[in-house]
Amino acid sequence: MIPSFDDSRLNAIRAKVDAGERLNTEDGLLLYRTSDLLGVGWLANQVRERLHGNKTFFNVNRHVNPTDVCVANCKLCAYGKLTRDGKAFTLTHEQIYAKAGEGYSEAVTEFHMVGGLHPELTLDWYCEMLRGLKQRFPKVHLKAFTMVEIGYFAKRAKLSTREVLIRLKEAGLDSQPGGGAEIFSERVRRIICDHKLSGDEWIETARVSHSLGLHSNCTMLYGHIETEEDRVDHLLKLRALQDETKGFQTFIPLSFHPDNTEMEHIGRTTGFNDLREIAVSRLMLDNIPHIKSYWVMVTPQVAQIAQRFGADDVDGTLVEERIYHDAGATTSQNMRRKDLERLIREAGREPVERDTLYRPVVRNENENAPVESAFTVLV
Ligand code: V47
Repeated sequence: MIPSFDDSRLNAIRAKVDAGERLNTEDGLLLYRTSDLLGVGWLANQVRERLHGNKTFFNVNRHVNPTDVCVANCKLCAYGKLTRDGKAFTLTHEQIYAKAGEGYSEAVTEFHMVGGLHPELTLDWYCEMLRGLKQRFPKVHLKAFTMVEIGYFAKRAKLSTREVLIRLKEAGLDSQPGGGAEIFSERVRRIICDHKLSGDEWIETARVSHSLGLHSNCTMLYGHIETEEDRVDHLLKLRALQDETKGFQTFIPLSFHPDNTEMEHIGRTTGFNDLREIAVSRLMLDNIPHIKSYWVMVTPQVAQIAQRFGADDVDGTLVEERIYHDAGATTSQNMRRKDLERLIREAGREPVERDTLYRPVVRNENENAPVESAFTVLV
């Protein structure tokens, strides 16, 4: 069925999408500027169904944050704290293992681990943490450290990012999450995250990571002071790197949460724009396999509708989430596996549990059997 678009300019984009032709900057700007959201969503859904049919992916994961101490002091962030504020935390290795195991059962397939830029923790400390986790949870995939953390470890250890990544990989690092990319525009970065890696350095670190055989995700922070041009430019830079490395698995558009940040005066993003971001990224990022609508961030309701606007993933069970809750998220911090499945099914999609590398997870009854842990209650 070919729709009659409210905005007839979308016909030219439909012709390109049908022909599998790459979209350019002007196309991206039109997709951002038209008010025909249903038209943009319809186009993105064509691409999404071509790639994944009716499947929507989710995983059974647990977030573990070793510390929230961070010297970057980004205006956009409510999570990072300075030690001197007296509100920060840093877990010991034993506390990290205990937290990772809190509620641990065979059900968990991934630990998602990010912290801050801690001025005292050493690269050896992080390597030991990874080794300790692998020893205790050998089957769990360790997806850890943003490109920004890697850059900081390298600076502190006076090593190249390659050497840092090699050591972390040897210690048990399996892949990397997509955070810290924010928006690549240097003009905007100077305002929202002055002391972070530059956009070019983020890209270069991802290039090195992929060259070592690590997969990673990628993100874009939207809904603050960036322009539509900045967003298109960011997507095109990710697409160019993906042409080169093929190392990105999933793109996650991150909606800015202003509470408790220095940019509190900026309102929250709206459902309309959250859905548009999903759809535009699906259309522009023709070489990145998956688009995730992160339920804890946009709400389960929007993540569900997003499955008809280009997304094919909702993220996972999480268990505990801090970054968005420190910045005012009102969603729950965790979701049971059966509730994720229901959310997906009610969007008319087929839920597929995946591991971090998108291999289907097949469960036997034993794995779902209750053991004495809080986590099993969740899954
Ligand atoms: O790196 C920080 C961003 C990221 C705020 O790879 C903020 O599977 C909005 O990257 N408002 C962490 N965003 C989250 C992240 C992520 C989440 C889920 C899955 C994956 C994945 C990655 O959140 C940070 C930063 O870019 N962030 N503060 C804020 N106030």
